Amino acid sequence: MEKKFTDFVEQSQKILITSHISPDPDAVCATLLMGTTLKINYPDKELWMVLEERPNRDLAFLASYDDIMFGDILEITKDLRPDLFIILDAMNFQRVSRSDGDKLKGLVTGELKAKLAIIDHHTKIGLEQSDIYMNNDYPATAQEVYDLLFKKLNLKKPEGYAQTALLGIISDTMRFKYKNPTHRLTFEVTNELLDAGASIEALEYRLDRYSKQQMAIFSVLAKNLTDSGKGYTYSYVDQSDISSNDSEAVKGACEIFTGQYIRNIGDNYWGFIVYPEEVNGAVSYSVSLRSVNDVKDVSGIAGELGGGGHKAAAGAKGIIAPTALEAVKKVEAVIDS
Ligand SMILES: [Mn+2]
Repeated sequence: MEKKFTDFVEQSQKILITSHISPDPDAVCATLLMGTTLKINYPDKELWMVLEERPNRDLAFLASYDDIMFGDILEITKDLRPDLFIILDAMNFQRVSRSDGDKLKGLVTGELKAKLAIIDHHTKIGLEQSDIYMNNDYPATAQEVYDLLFKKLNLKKPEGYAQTALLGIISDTMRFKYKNPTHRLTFEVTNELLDAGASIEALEYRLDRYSKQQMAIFSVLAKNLTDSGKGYTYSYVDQSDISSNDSEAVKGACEIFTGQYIRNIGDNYWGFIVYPEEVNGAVSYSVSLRSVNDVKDVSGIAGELGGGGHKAAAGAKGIIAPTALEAVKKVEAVIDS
């Protein structure tokens, strides 16, 4: 597979690298790691890092962050006409574009006949047919990319790679909290990154900042916490709880609340939260599910709702409901079935 990847890169003149919508640090870091590494190792190639949406955290301190193009990926792909299309931290076109996934797929695989490489670490749900699919079940795509580029292909390392790779790994593992069958490899890579000067403490101080808006969302989520009586906890933010300019804060606060609290309440070891998110000008609800490892596989529930993720952390978007509580009922209907 590594050989095939190298062949594709060498045979291509125009390479486009992308990742999923509402990109988390791992999506951004994997994109940067791949983009900056290929750039210095294959200086003759035309290469672009393109994300349709901006991350909801400020990652502008990462090396070469300014080289990422943010915008309509369908239009950008039409203009650039890549012959190699690399999707990272996602496994299909629907995850890459908010509303143009099908058109993008038609463009890339049909009209352009580009080669498609997918490098991901999520549970396989809705995998796109591709020329290359790599997934070693590492805890972060940044580690998948690091392993491919530096351990398998021995490519030259770009400036800032250690900080970038380390951020992807510590954010997706919650600083090594989750069970990880490949922990020896993860710590081996982490040792290399720390030796190269990256700092977990510096990265976390940089990222763990909260706005007053986010703190207000925490209070809504705390107030609405409900014990289902069936072994899980849920909470929600209703559209009426927020003002229009809050969406970034809502998303960020909900991410933190699900990560830190929803599976840790009372005697319950899993749960979910529902919150409003604007998709193409219309508000729908998103759900984010978490479980303490092995208690519950929540990826199936998310899958039923049109999303995906991991056993212990998954989510779905676009639940149409008049209120957050109605959206909660839809999620519960899937859980009950
Ligand atoms: Mn990831």
